[in-house]
Amino acid sequence: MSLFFVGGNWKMNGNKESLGGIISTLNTASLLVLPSEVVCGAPSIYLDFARSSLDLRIGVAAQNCYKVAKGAFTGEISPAMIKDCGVDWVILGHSERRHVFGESDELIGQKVAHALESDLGVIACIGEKLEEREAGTTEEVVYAQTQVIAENVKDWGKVVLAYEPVWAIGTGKTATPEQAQEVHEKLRAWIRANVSDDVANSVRIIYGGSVTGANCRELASQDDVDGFLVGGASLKPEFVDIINARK
Ligand code: G2H
Repeated sequence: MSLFFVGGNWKMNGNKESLGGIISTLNTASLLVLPSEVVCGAPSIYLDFARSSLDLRIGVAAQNCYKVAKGAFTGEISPAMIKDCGVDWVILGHSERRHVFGESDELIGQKVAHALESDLGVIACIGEKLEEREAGTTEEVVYAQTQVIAENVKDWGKVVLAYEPVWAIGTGKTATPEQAQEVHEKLRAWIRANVSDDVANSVRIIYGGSVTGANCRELASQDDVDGFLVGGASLKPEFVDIINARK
C-alpha cells in the first residue's frame, strides 16, 4: 500500500508571520516518524520561504504553474522556477483555477504534461459541481477530467489524483465517507480499465473538501481514500491531527 498522502493547500492566505507559525507547529509537532507523506502548498511568493523554513521531511508544492518553461507570460511561474526554489510539487486543476480563473481541461492537461516533463510531482485535482452531482453526472464529469489528465501522464509515479467535489470546498459541507469512497472506488476502476492494473493499485487518490481534524479519521478509514488535500484546516494546528489520521 502506498504511503498516505496529506497535502495542505494554503491558497492565498497568510503572511510570513502566520505561515511561519504553521511551519513551526509542523516542524515541532510529534512527526518524528511521519505516518504520511506531507506536502504544503504555498503561495508562489512564499515558496522559497516555505522551502527554507519547513523541515525537509515535509514537501512543498506550488499551487499552480504555466505550461512552458519561460517567456513573455506576465504574472506566471514555470515548473523550472519552482524546481529552482527547491520545490518538488505543484497542484494543478484545482477547482478554483477551473471555476474562478476559467482554466480549461485542455490547459490543465498541457500544464500536467509540462510539469511532469520538468520533474515536478503533480497533485491533479478533479471534481464535480453541485448541479452536476444533482443531475447525476458526477461520474461522467470526473471521468472526463481524469481522461484529459491521463492523456498527459507518462509516469504515474509522480502523480497524486485529488478528488474534490466543488460543493464541499470551503463550504463546511464534507462529502460523507461513503460518498468519497464511492467516487474514489469508481475512479480506481476507471484507471484500471483505461490506464493499467499497476497504476490503479499504486496511484494515490486523495480527498479534498472541508477536511478537518474532526472528520479526517472516518474518511481515512475508507479503502480507496489514500490521503487528503486540505485547505482551511491546513492553516491550523489541527493539520497535525489530519497528518496522523491513519496512524
Ligand atoms: C479544497 C480544499 C483544499 P477546504 O479546495 O484544496 O479546501 O479544505 O478549505 O475545503
